Amino acid sequence: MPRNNQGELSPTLKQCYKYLKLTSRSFAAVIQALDGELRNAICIFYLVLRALDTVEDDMTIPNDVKIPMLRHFHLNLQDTHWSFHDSKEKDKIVLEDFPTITAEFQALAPVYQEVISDICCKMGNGMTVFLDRGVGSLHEWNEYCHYVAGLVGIGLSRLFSASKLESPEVGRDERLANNMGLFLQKTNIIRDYLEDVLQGREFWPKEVWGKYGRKLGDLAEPDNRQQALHCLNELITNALELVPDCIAYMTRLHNQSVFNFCAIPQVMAIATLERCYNNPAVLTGVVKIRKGEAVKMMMGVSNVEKVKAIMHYFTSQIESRIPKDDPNAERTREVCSKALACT
Ligand code: PS7
Ligand code: MN
Ligand code: MN
Ligand code: MN
Ligand code: MN
Ligand code: MN
Repeated sequence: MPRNNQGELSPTLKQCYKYLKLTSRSFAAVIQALDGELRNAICIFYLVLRALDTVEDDMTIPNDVKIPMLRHFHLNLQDTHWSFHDSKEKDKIVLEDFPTITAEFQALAPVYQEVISDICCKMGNGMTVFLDRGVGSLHEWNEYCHYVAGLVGIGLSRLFSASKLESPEVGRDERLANNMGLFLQKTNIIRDYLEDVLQGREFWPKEVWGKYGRKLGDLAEPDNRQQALHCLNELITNALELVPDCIAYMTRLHNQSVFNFCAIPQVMAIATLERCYNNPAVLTGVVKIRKGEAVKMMMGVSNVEKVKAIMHYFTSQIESRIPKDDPNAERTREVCSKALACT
């Protein structure tokens, strides 16, 4: 860790950890617990992407301003003075004080800088593809989730390998790393249905919701409850297909701090999917897992066998709740069996 001549953490690094705590409920603790060089590298990676996502999410920035900003965002990492003061988003502080993040980015070893900059460039360009239209096909759903989360998984895996805390194989297998990110992102998109629709943002794929309603927002109407639940369940089934690859990825990890960092969000995601399955509350409000439940899971994931046991439990809960009249009941049963077989 870079220290000043009094042997203390530099003020900009301290500030970065304050921003991490301010902007992330779910990642702050696991990032701070990372070993060695990964701690700062991943803290800065998080803040850079949080800043980029704040631009993507800000509906008050017109697209003709937003598109070049997203495309060129990675160049800001080379400009110690760049900042942005016109965001209305809750995490706008990371844009307003971006120079503090840039200062610590530039203090990272060059390999870490290269990974972060490369992912930031690819994500910013990818985000522009879906700015002015919803997600159509399932192929496009996978594509959007690749840009905003699969790339994070790929970048993180390269950082793990670069640190030597994990083997080169972890950073080379982009398919498994991508699917780790997709599992988190699909869960986030499924859970955030109402919040996103109310903000005019549509991330559920039309190929699926089009079978159940005329407009995505219609699924929130009480008259469409049954159709909406069928749609919800179909998307959860799609996300559950990723479980075997997530288990395969986590099986390869050796470092305990990296393992915890990867596994805790994954078990939170499966618990969230279980909570959301066939649950009308997704369409009318916010569905969150109970705090006590979350804490229990975070303590229980010390190795891959325990992660498998938790994933097995939530999958079997979903399997037991498949409605007889669900149009995808058969497919959901099949996907659950595959997940149960590897856990
Ligand atoms: C660098 C830790 C571990 C192989 C800001 C972690 C938003 C779900 O916007 O904040 O509130 O709805 O609830 C995280 C794979 C990315 C994917 C993506 C970067 C796992 C910008 C997380 C976090 C790969 C785009 C946060 C994908 O959810 O979203 C670092 C391995 C950022 C990971 C966004 C979403 C993350 C997300 P919101 P949340
Ligand atoms: Mn976003
Ligand atoms: Mn966001
Ligand atoms: Mn969301
Ligand atoms: Mn969030
Ligand atoms: Mn089993």
